[in-house]
Amino acid sequence: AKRSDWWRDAVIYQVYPRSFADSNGDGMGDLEGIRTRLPYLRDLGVDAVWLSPFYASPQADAGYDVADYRAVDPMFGNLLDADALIRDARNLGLRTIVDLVPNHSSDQHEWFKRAVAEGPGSPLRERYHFRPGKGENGELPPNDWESIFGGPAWTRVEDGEWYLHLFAPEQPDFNWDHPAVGDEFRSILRFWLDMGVDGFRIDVAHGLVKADGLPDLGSHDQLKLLGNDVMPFFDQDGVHEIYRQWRLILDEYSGERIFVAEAWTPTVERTANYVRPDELHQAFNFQYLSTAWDAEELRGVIDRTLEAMRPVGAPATWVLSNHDVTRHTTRFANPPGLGTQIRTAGDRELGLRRARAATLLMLALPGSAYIYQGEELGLPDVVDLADEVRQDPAYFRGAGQDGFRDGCRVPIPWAREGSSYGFGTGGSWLPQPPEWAELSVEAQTGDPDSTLELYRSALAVRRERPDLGAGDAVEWLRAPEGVLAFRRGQFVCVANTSGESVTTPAYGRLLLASGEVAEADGDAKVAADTTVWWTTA
Ligand code: TEU
Repeated sequence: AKRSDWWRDAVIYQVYPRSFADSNGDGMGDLEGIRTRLPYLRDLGVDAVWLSPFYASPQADAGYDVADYRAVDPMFGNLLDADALIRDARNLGLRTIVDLVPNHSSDQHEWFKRAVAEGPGSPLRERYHFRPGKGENGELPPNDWESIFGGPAWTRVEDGEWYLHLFAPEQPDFNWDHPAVGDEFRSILRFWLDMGVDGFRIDVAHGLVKADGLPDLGSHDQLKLLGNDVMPFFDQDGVHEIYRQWRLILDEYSGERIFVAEAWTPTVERTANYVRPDELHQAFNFQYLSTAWDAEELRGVIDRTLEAMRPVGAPATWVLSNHDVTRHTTRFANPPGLGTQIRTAGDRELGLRRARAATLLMLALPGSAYIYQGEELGLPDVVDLADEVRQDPAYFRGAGQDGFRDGCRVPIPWAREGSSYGFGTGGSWLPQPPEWAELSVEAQTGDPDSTLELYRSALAVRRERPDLGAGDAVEWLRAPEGVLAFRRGQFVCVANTSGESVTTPAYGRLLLASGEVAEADGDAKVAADTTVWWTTA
């Protein structure tokens, strides 16, 4: 991972700071907790760590509401802790990517507080989207946009003006047409680059620029993140100009530092626009994340992704889980078609089998892969959290189908024993189910059948064989229905997504399998929902 284009095939591990490790016993994870667990991540075999926001924040949206972009929230530590974390990571050979939230600030950000205080007509209001309302007394919102978390995307302040927030009311959207906003974010980028970070994950990268005049949605479909036409608040062409400017700043710094876009666009082709050579380096592949465990559909999205990325020269990326969606162990435990948010635990054993198989498939594809903390333990979503402990604003604002994000944010079990299974000494902000004792890092370490050891082995193979993540193509092999088979140089991957065992050729020396595989007379019987890796070398 010393190469300058390290990011082209990097495996990047997402740490959700409040739920990773708690060093001070307050039930909330923190930077010092993460620092002390870095050796675990090095041993797991990932290349980089992406940290979800740890900045000063009232936590109305778990830190995605930033009040001060240059400060660490006291709940997570301070700037010295951030410095120590970045430095220790580097010494262990791990890169650090931080989250940047440029679409909106917290309503407790100094700019917003002053804008509200100064009243209508204040130039400070132009850094956000303030508007008079409609109707006789301005009692109706300025347009018909809806918040992603439910309800109108506008909130009225005391003097009668309304402000725009695509997410919670505590997250007012910046007006990126105002030069001060761009200046401020270019300065924030430099602040963290000077701190030594290796890159940024850009939150809502598709949202910064809104269509001129903030036109009504009108006949556009209801707000959906994928598979829709272009919304007046998402994926506007103007957003690319911002990233071209950011890229110039990044390239002033030594070493190869990167941007990864969180851009929910309707198609992989539109996602590819964000990773043109003079813009960002990577973009999450949400089409892949949203695909069911089905050979035909997977093959379709893999082909479309590789085709879309080839002309722009950016690596494909693959992701199965993050802090916004139901963990894939639980998604795959349920019938397809339920989307990324699911309400039932489903058939857990089936879900885990498929999750393990999906991991080996993902790690065999060319490009970069993202792992969300806890998936290496096979953690399921916690689907029965009580309302009293939930904190996700989407849940409380009635985002319906999309409002179930606490279940994938439950703190990591590190040990079999203890009040929070080794997460910390003072409990955990969301309760962990008792079955998590046996899913803990301690319980799985050294058990060759465990999901943790499967991840360790797979990542070790990937490190030994750099050709695994390299290139931009897969060579499909003939395979029975429900099965994906492809060759990449001296490497063959077979993923059986069907509910039955299948017979395929034994393609070489068996490297790794997510489930049972029996070889005889040059053939291999691959169990249902199982992925196998072979090498012909
Ligand atoms: O998410 C952006 C987004 O559009 C969705 O992932 C959305 O949050 C989810 O589907 C709603 O249920 C980013 C962050 O990843 C998310 O955690 C934040 O809440 C959001 O931006 C606002 O900052």
